Amino acid sequence: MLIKKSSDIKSSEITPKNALLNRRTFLAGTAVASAAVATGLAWRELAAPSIVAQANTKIDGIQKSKFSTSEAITPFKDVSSYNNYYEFSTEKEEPSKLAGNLKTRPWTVAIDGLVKKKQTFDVDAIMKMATPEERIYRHRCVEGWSIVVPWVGFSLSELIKRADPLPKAKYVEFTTLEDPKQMPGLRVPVLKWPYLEGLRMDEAMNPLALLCFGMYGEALPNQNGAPLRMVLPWKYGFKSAKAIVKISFTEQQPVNTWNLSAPSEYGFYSNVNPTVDHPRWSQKTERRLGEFRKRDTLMFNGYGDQVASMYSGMDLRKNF
Ligand SMILES: Nc1nc2c(c(=O)[nH]1)N[C@H]1C(S)=C(S)[C@@H](COP(=O)(O)O)O[C@H]1N2
Ligand SMILES: [Mo]
Repeated sequence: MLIKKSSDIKSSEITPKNALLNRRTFLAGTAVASAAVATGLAWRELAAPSIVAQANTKIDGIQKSKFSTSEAITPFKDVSSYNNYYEFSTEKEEPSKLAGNLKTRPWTVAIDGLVKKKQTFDVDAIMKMATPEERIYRHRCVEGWSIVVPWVGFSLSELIKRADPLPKAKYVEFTTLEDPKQMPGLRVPVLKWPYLEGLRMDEAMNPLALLCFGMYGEALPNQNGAPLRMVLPWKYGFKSAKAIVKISFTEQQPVNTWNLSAPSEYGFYSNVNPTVDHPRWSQKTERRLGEFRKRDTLMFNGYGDQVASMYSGMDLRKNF
């Protein structure tokens, strides 16, 4: 396994290469609306409270990524208004209306479990750990819809090498925010809270595994997982946990919320696989948000060249 020890990381890799976020106006609060006008945001962006909160959070210094697809990008309005985010609501149109006031600063991420040193990172420090990349990924929900999104972030491996896991760490567990004061959906016991997810270490270290803090060139809208989420394009969407507050390294396979809730329907791996049906529906096809026609779903969501070798020899029917 290729994990750098902190002593191997040059200080030039740790110092911010560029100022990532221009959030002075954002912090000024009252200046938000006028700043939005000054920077020429469209009326629609002023109209939705959740999007006003994102005014002036353009991310600077974004590089293009070699992992991007050239497929047509799904419109921002679809990606930001049709969301699975059960901490807010089980209705897909609701998170965009209910998540606007989620407080995403200050925000820290605890590094816990089998690491050389337990520590806490501020999200703004995490965002400076590497150059932000625009990764245009296909993303497929287990329910049969898909999107193509220009996410902004960098490989999770950048954070893992700074977290310095011990050799016996075999898995990574993600814990997400559980704050009933801010998240009305937590009152509904539809899932066991907090929402948990996990990856095997090689999956977490795969360059495609994206630690994500933006989309469409700006900070993530709250309903899409601000301030920090995962994006795992070869897996069903539920693996991509939103609002991460803790990253733990474990020896045993972590529990993931959807597997806990319905083990016969949702596995740990959850790789996109058109040949293994969900017990209640087929996974052979999908519909892109904003389109009507059905498309064929691809094995590993079309990312097989980069990820298939991690599962060679595994029965993907059993390890669904
Ligand atoms: N914390 C949290 N993360 C979550 C979810 C959730 O309910 N809570 N839903 C998941 C599911 S099922 C999907 S399809 C994606 C949706 O991400 P998007 O709204 O950015 O498209 O988020 C995933 N991450
Ligand atoms: Mo999903």
